[in-house]
Amino acid sequence: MQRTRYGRMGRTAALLAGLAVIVLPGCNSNETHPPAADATARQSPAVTSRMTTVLPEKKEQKIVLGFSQLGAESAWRMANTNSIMEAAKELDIELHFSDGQQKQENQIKAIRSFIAQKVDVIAFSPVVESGWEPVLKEAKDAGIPVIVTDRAVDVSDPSLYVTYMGSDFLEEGRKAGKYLLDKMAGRSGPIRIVELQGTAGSAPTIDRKRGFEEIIQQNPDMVITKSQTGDFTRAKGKEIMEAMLKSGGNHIDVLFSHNDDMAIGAIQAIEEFGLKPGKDIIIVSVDGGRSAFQYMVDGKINCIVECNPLLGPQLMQAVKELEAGRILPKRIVKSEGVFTQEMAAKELPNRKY
Ligand code: GYE
Repeated sequence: MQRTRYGRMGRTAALLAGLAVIVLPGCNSNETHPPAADATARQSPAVTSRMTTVLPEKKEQKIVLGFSQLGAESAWRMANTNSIMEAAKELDIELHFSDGQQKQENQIKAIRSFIAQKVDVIAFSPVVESGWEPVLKEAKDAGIPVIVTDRAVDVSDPSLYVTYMGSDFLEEGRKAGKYLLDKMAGRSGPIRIVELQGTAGSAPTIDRKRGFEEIIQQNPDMVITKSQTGDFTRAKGKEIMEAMLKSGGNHIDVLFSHNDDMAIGAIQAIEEFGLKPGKDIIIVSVDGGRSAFQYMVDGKINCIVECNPLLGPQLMQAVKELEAGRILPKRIVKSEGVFTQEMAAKELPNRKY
């Protein structure tokens, strides 16, 4: 295995390089620990007296991970946070957790404080794609490796982070588009689609929109008549859908929502408006949490493209590997499915979030 310049083993080796260590006969020259007390006692006096430097017993210290979560805006996010907290506990990693409340400035502050605390590894889920270069450079200069999770960053220097683990949002958008192409095949006349976008400038919003548009172009009857950001929350999803319905509710055939929470908010608005979600308006969503699955079982959502929030175990594994001096792949992708109403009831008991 190759070593990065990060990792506790790397740092220990660098420290030891500056010390005069006499290696006992029979010891592996890569060994950085002193022999255990009872082993030392068993050495012959001649050998023991040749030891001029005895290193202190190395205490097993916990790896410290600073994690900047972007917020608590959705069911997906809550499941993601729980997964991270549980996995840290399981792998005995000391987690310093900070909630950015959907504000980039809060996340930057949190990362700076992790640097000041000299944590071993920093991980974060960036609320938006751009604007991270200065703080990531500070982390790099401090020699602290950074893992990007869930949402991607847009930086010109990819060495500013060690790996990015998360879903392929472009593919998710394409999957939503493909479902719709299929569902609407053979239907004549314009198919009017409204879109509820996630947080403006965030990776899932940019890529889900792009992937979806790329596919629906194949059917010239499909048009996105309105597209607005609902910030991934249920409340905003409802509010925006209400406004969209008021200005032409009977001319909406499809809702493409960038996440479940906004779809659920929109369903409330559609019902209050007197229309039937899933029938009068076809609904395609992304995420696949339990409550959205229930809506699909009830016939109110037509299709959910899965986006898996359970990143905790993979993240903690990566932290451990990094600290052991291993090089991680630059991109780690989760594999995910597409679920339709026909599969909903069967899949519902399997949903873990
Ligand atoms: O789809 C949405 C959440 O970044 C993939 O963020 C995540 C998205 C998820 O608020 O529900």
